[in-house]
Amino acid sequence: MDLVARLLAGDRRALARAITLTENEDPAAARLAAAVYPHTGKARTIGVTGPPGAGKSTIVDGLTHLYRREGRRVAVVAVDPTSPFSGGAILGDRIRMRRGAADPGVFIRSLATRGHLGGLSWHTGSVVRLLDAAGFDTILVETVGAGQAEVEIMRYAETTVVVMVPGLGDEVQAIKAGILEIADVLAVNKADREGADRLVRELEIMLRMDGSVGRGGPLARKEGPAAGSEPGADAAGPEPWVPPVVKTVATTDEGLPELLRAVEAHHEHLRATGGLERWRRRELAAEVRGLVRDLAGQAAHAWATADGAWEELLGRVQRREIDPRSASEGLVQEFLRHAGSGGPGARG
Ligand SMILES: Nc1nc2c(ncn2[C@@H]2O[C@H](COP(=O)(O)OP(=O)(O)OP(=O)(O)O)[C@@H](O)[C@H]2O)c(=O)[nH]1
Ligand SMILES: [Mg+2]
Repeated sequence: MDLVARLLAGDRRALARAITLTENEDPAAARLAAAVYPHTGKARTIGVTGPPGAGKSTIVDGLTHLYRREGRRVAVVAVDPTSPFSGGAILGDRIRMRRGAADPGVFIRSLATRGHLGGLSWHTGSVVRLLDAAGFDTILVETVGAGQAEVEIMRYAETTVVVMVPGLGDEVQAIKAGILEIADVLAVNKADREGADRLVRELEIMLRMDGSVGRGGPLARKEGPAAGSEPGADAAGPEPWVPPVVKTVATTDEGLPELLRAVEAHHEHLRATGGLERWRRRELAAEVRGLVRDLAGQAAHAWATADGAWEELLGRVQRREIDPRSASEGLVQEFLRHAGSGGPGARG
């Protein structure tokens, strides 16, 4: 049986192999992604992000355990966008699980960072699809929160849980990093520590005051503008989702059932308001747009370098004979004319 067939049958070794091929950008990965794509779109994706050491892995471990009790098949992906050179070993530590390591219904994998941000985000999306195709119905993506990187990675999560902890001055940091804007659910972890109640109150006030959160933020991301023209749609649009704040002590599982319920409530809200389909559509549009941009750019570059035009153009830019923008526009136009004259998609 080939790799795809084994993966679709739920073979863990085939799945692990497929993920490695994807991570290494092996030429086979694109074919693999194409072959499994029709079998995807069934899994729930839940992102867990937050500052280093906030307890993300402990929460993921606890949620995994709870989802397993409901009979769900759970995959955990840990992505570390902050350290470009950290490989499996360090990431392995980051997602050390207390439970579930020997459970065939649980699959845990860390993703090494290779290449740029877009690459990492592409890897994450591709790996999520492989897990989905392999029959994991619940996929938890853990990534350490530091800025734009996890926002990109969290694109693949239908529900994003942002983990905060009291006493780190995270309140201010979080706003800066825009991390609250991606939150669908907030967990105030390490609630056994001083200051948890205060942090909960602060977050709740911020969530209700800041129009960008729960409206322009997650709502715009996941639901978009009210679809008034759709048959049966409420003219006022769906009720905005206000991210709930849940107190947790992940080390003792305290608050984790409530956290799970909040995650499920968000999913139900997305489903009931049609937000899920709109969000998926928008994410796919962004993905396809990005790929078209990359592929077209690569093709144009390859074409221009082949006959020396690239070097010549750069020389003119460097001598200030032409500005970068005009040079790029000219190159793209020439490339399009060239493609149009002989390409398979040529139009009269
Ligand atoms: N007191 C207390 N400690 C906790 C709690 N949750 C996690 N910890 C501890 O905090 C430390 C970090 O927990 P992790 O789950 O590894 O945190 P993380 O956010 O995944 O860390 P990174 O992936 O390295 O960013 C561990 O020693 C945990 O045992 C909690 O609710 N209370
Ligand atoms: Mg971790």
